[in-house]
Amino acid sequence: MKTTICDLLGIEYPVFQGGMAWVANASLAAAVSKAGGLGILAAANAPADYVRDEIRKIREATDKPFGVNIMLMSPYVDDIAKLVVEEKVPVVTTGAGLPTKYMKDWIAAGIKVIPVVPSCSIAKLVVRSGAVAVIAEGGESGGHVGEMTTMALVPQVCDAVSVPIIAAGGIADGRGLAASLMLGAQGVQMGTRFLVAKECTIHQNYKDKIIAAKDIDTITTGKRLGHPVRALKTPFTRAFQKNENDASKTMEELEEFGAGALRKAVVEGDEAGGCFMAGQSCGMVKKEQTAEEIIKEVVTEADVLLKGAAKWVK
Ligand code: TUI
Repeated sequence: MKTTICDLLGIEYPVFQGGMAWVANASLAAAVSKAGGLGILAAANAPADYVRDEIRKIREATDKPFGVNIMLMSPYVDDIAKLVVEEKVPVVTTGAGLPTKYMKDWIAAGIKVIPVVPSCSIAKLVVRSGAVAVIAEGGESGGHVGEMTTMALVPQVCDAVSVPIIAAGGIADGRGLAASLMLGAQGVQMGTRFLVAKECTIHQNYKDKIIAAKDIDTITTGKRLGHPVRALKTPFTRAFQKNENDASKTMEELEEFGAGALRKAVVEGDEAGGCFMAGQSCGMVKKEQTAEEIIKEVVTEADVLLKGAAKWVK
């Protein structure tokens, strides 16, 4: 299965791995890129020295293209913006904000910039600034989510801009890939499915919780802070929701309550205090597999569906 995004980036399959904070390290990103997808290292809230070391680890593991995801709310965002230029990373994806002020320097360094967009207006803005593609992410995804659903967002973004679109949010198997191509996308980004990749180094409790989760087992909290986050329903998210609904709690108190909870989930597997970010596709994620097995299975399933699609028309 080849689409224009494969030719544009020099990858074999139109499958990106989401740049998940605390999760998407060199181990996961290198495995996905080796398997023919686009592995993406999450810079998240990490300082530049950590990100530089991880970029170098990916380069030691593979010659294949990879990306770095820059979380635009990071306190280190300016340092990371410079680092990706110094390191000449092939692809930068961005999330949780507008990347426009950095894009000129990235593009001048030969970096292909692919921002996550939650709406058509932001898609148009980043394409005017030189984005070679955009990731249209619906609110079914895990982590920081926009308002639109993937089903409604993807075709509208496809109509709004003339660069390749990567669909994200709620996609975890070949049905999601085939459907995304039908909506006009040229590829998909998956996060939740890659949480349980063998090369994903998160705590085993996190993987077990994803595999056990059903369709309705996620919730969004943090709307009052201006950045709603989707995660598994746990004692932490229930307590956060209670605090959020308590008008006497200030924004600062809420921020403080949430601080460090993702790290507790990823590193410690802390079932009570951890924030286990996950998308609504968690109910489709059934077992641990290597990144290569995941990509091959998703692409093969989509291939069968697309080849058989003629049965729906006379
Ligand atoms: O960025 C994500 N997902 C994330 S970032 C993250 S780290 C975090 N942790 C706690 C609280 C907040 C963040 C965890 N998950 N996905 C991509 C994404 N980008 N979703 C939505 C957006 C987005 C939103 C607004 C992109 C651009 C945008 O521009 C408008 C503006 O006002 O900035």
